Amino acid sequence: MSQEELNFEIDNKEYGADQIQILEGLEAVRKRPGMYIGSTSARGLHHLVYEIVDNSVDEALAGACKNIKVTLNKDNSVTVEDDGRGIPVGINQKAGLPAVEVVFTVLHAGGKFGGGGYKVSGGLHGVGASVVNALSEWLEVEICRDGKVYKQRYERGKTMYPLKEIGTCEEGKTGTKVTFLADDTIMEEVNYDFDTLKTRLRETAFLTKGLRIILRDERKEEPVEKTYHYEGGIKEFVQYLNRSTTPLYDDIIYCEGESNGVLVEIAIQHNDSYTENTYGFVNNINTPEGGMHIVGFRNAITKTFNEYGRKNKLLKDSEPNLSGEDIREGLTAIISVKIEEPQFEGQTKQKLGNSEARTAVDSLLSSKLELYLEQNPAVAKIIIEKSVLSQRAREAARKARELTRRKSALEGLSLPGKLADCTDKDPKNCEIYIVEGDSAGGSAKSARSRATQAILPLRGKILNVEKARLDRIYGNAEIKAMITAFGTGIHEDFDISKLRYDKIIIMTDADVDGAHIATLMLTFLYRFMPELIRQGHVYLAKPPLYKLERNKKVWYAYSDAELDSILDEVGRDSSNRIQRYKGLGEMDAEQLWETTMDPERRILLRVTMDEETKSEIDLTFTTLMGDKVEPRREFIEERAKDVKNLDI
Ligand code: 0RA
Repeated sequence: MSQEELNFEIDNKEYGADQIQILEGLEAVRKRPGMYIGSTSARGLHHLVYEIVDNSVDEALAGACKNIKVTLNKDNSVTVEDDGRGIPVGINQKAGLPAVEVVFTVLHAGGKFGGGGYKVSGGLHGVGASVVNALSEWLEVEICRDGKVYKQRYERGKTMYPLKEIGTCEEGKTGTKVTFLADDTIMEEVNYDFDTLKTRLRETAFLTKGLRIILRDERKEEPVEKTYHYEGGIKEFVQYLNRSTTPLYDDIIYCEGESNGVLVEIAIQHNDSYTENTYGFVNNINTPEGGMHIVGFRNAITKTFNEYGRKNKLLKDSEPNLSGEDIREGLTAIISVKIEEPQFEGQTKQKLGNSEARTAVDSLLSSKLELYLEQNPAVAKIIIEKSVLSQRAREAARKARELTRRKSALEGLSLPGKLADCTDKDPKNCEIYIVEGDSAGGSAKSARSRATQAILPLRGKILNVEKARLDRIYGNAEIKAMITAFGTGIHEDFDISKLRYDKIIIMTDADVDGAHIATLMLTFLYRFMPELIRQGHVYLAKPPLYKLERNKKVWYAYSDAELDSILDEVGRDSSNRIQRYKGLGEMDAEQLWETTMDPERRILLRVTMDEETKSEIDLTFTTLMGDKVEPRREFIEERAKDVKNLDI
């Protein structure tokens, strides 16, 4: 390679026009960082790490790198090391600079050397090493090639000295090591989140079979290190995603191939749940908005299963075709394509537009799947039978929905019999308590403030919507009662302007059963009316755990710690009478009002959700309460954590 002829002389010349252009380019990155990395928030900060790692992943995709190590250093700098061929150090003729210097100082130069191959750095912000360099207080690169070690340092994108040889390295050893300190005058906060990096690097390791990625955190006294290495690649990814479910069959159906210049890799397996988990990747970049590769995938699945079902009489002539949704019920799938010039479309530029990806995925998967089903009739039967059940449930649900729709159009939907509605008709003033159990419901009804508080008692545990098909869900009396009381409708009928209450308050016992019931209700709301949570209308009521009576005075404690501190204050002697509440039912109406329902004194936890974490449901709770704030804050924070960790 001609770039390889080392020639450092040129670096000693004065800056020419090319170099001035370089500086202007990087200056533009520093002026408008958002244009290059999306944002300067935590998200943008982590993006800097991915940019550098992705360059090493490209080297792995070219078959030249087996290990990547990412280290979070004590000074908040990050080191990314690989055992690839090392970035070339020879002079690049066009720029008149060593190739490595071009990579780090010329905008959009990333990936243009060495020629060909599928670059990871082709995605949304695939802008490469120069952008990271521009946004770093300093960056150092060390390259091991031809038995020598080369080094160069940049500060805020500016080259500090010509590339220099700093020593020798072991015979045959090659690689690249980049260390950078993100510039805290540009990034909002330079503080990396280990879990965020962990999730993304694990994903990258799944997508690049055989590659070992090590993540090491040296910022604390005790360093933490994780290794991700999957010989099975996306097959192991599917296994990982299905880890908390029961797969319907043992195999992970897998295909890999090339068609029309598109590399395709697909792994699928059904589990016993009712939700679909399909993740698409283009050049290792997640495409949450889908695109042509997903269209091709769906097409192949729908067509192949219907054809197989007809041919083998698993679908009767009198039965309609299975819909794609029915076949994909409980399906976990990874569709990974690599393409040289990906076109991203849509509002957020995350949707793959290349139609050759559709045909490549469709044709490869169709022929592989057809063959697999012929050879594994038992698996084919399991999937088709499950799809037929899904189809029937969907049809029953549609009829039930039609019926309620017609009913509401004709006669106005009547409110559930068990609901004690409030008298105020302005939703802004109104709240509804969903109460566990009839007896607590009774107390709540007499305790409430009639004008603004409605009570809906529910009997026992409500249906777990994660474990039931639509027809059962729509047929469930407790769920129907909630839907009609709220007034908004669900799914495609959902209309938040019809919400009848500003606050939906879930009130359950302060024990494990109560927490479980609250969780089931939140699951229902999350799946069917997520907008209610997103817009902050959903709350958890917080009943007390203890009542303390002493010399005719009464205190309520919401935690053991709070009880302790009250006892410390009033004195620990025989005039104390302490009652531990086992459930809401033990409180009379007045006590329930004072402790849990009076807007002036009660504690409410507002339920919110984290939009960033897509593959894991994450409900978090923020607090909202009456006057007595201080003594309880600590406990509430503790409790909120507990609630968050419940297995939803
Ligand atoms: C261009 C060409 C060659 C390797 C690389 C780039 C390369 C880039 C990075 C970025 C991080 N780690 C890297 N490792 C390698 C191949 C040069 C040759 O043929 O030896």
